[in-house]
Amino acid sequence: MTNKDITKHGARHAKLDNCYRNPLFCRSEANPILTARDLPFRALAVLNPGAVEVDGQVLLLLRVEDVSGYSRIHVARSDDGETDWQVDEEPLLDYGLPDWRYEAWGCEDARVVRIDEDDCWYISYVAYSAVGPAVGLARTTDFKTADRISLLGTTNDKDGVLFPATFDGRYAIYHRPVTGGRQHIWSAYSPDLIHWGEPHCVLREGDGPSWDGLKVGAGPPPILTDRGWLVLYHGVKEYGGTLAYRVGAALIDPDEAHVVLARSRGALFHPEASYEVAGHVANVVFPTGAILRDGQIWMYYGAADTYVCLARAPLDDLLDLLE
Ligand code: BMA
Repeated sequence: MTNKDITKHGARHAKLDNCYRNPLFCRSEANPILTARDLPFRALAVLNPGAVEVDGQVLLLLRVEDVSGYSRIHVARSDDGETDWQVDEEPLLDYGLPDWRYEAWGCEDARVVRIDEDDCWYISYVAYSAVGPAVGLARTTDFKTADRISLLGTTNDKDGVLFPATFDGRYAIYHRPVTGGRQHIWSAYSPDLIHWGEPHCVLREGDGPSWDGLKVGAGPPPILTDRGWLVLYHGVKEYGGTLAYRVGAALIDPDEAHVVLARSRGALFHPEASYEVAGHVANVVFPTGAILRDGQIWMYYGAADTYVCLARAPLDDLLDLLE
């Protein structure tokens, strides 16, 4: 290869820089949109944010790993959803409260939904303690304080994601219990967010070598489209002892949260940017928030368990891949 070839090669990479292997999602030029240095206090990392639009602002529910390595949920606000984030110093969900012994080791990976008929937002998060991770549920009306509701069930469970709607008066949730050594996405329904039942195994791990062959977990709350609920999820593959987290999508029946209409054949978003392939955990893109703006899905994700990032994809193109 001559120097000229190398320059040409470099230029091609520069051109690809914002649209990697699959040009569906385009990364924000402002990525990482939040790092620990942007916080008004010391922390080790900021990652895996829930996202919701409130009064024209975008609110992120950040997982902030504190200097001792434990996580809390803090609220960040931005007018354009991309820059100039104002981060609350006080956490919305703090670990170690005397009445909540199942989260003595941290509150992680919050997802947030608005349920209009209840006039509030519900937060699902990983309640982490010495007995393992469980799915915690909380409610807020102002994003200043939150009231715990319950745990969804026992450990070992993660990636609890509520639907932003009810189904015949029942709440619906996806979660990822470890069952018989397998890690599939299950659904459950509840009349009151406390008593859960009607389990269905909705999205299974892929076959051995596939991109999601080790485990899957729901990502952001589902988004209702005219073709059904769009669900983004993460899938994990093991390569010689290290893991790669990627993103896939599925389409769910608008009236039945446990019925899958379509699923992406491969991963749609891969860890490839420098801030995704290096950090506390390499090769991780982990979406936990999504909003729909001007026909685009704005996907908020944790990168390398270290940063908060944003990538966008046209909704119609995403749905076309699922037909
Ligand atoms: C998952 C969760 C996430 C994390 C991801 C990648 O199991 O613990 O919080 O981002 O692994 O390390």
